[in-house]
Parts: sequence; structure tokens; C-alpha cells
Amino acid sequence: MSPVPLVLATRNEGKTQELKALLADFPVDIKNLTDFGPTPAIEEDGETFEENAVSKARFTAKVLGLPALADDSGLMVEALEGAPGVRSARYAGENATDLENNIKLLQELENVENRSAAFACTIAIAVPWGPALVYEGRCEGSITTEQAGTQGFGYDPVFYYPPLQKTFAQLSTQEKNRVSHRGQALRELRSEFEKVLIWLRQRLIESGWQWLEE
Ligand code: ITT
Repeated sequence: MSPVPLVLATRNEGKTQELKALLADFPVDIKNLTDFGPTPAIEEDGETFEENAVSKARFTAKVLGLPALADDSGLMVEALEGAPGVRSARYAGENATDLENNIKLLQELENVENRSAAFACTIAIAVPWGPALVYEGRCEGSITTEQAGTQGFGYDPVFYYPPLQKTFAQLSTQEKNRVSHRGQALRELRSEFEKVLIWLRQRLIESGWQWLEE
């Protein structure tokens, strides 16, 4: 069977790396947005991770005419009533860097005792015409008082994972993927991937990809 093409609908390098490692043994031909030159920017104005993941996957699938996988994720801090949540990438401003977001978070939590937090991830797979499939993962931890570690991306240096007694930035990609919100969402997808693959192939053939071998 020829592998089904799947575009990773993300511009985040850290996510891309983790998703590629998680999808390494799936029978798919992974493409990046960069393989297609400049593509229109995707609005992320949903109030939930699911809304954003579905709209990113749908839009990319439609624009490129190929199945697309999108990830919408973020950090929810209990003492901040769930913030930064869906606004995690833009917490310290529209084009904020990871470092600026982490500094702002540590400032907001200065002298705050309750440091419980969770990462959430919603993965959506969409085809150019038709519905989207959605998978979710969540990982509980706490926010440190200073940054530690150099691996990963985003809030990893301030997210402490108690079972391993390390921040996510102190774990390798493989170690993080084993326990992370993204790893869990992808494991949920893996458990039904054979069915998803049949679904993707059928939708592709219906939309003109007759040359996919059965
Ligand atoms: P795309 O929309 O292009 O995928 P993005 O960075 O804008 O990239 P999101 O809107 O989903 O993606 O924002 C997710 C933010 O949440 C991300 O920028 C990080 O700040 C944070 N985040 C998500 N998963 C994370 C992880 O595994 N480790 C650390 N931070 C994470």
C-alpha cells in the first residue's frame, strides 16, 4: 500500500519535531507547510483547543488539497484560572518569544503558593472535503520558580513533571513524548490509526487521488 500523504499544519518547530518522532512508524508520507512555499496565515480565534485544532487542520487540508494534521495546545495554570490556555503562544504579546512568555508566567506566579498546572493538546486530522477527527491528551505538573533545562520548547523549562522529578526541558524528546499531552493524544490516534488510514484513503480517492494503490 502506498503511504497516505499527511501535512503537519504547524509553524512551530518544537511541535514539528515532536510530532515527527511520534509519527515515525505510521504508514504516512509526512509533509511540512514549508514544502509548499508560502501558504496563507491561519486565524486562531477559537475559545477552545478543539476549535483551533479543527480550524487549522481543515483550512490547511482545503488550501493544499491533502489530509492535514494540526495540534492546538497550551498550558493551564490553576492559580491563573486556566490562563494562558488557548492564548499560550501569545501570553506576553502578539509575537512573544518562548523566553518572554516564561518570564511573564514566573512574574505572575511570584509568591503564589498554588503552582499546579497542566498541559493540554488537541490533535485534529482533516481531509479537503469532509469532517475532522479529534484526539486529546493532558499532562499534570507544576510551575517551577525558575527556568531549568534546555530541551523542548515553549513552557518546558518551567513545567515540572513530578513522576520524573524533572522539568520537561530536562527530558529528551523521546522521554517527553512518552508522558506528554502530545504523546497521549497521538497514542489515542495510534489505537485507531488503521481505521483512520482507511478513512483517509477513501476520502482521498473520492476527491481525485485514484492513483493511490489499494
Ligand atoms: P502552530 O499554531 O503553528 O501549530 P503555535 O505555537 O502558535 O504553532 P499554539 O497556538 O497551539 O501553537 O500554541 C501552543 C503554545 O503552547 C506553544 O507556543 C507553547 O508556548 C505552548 N506549548 C504547547 N505545547 C507545549 C509543550 O509540549 N511544551 C511547552 N510548551 C508548549
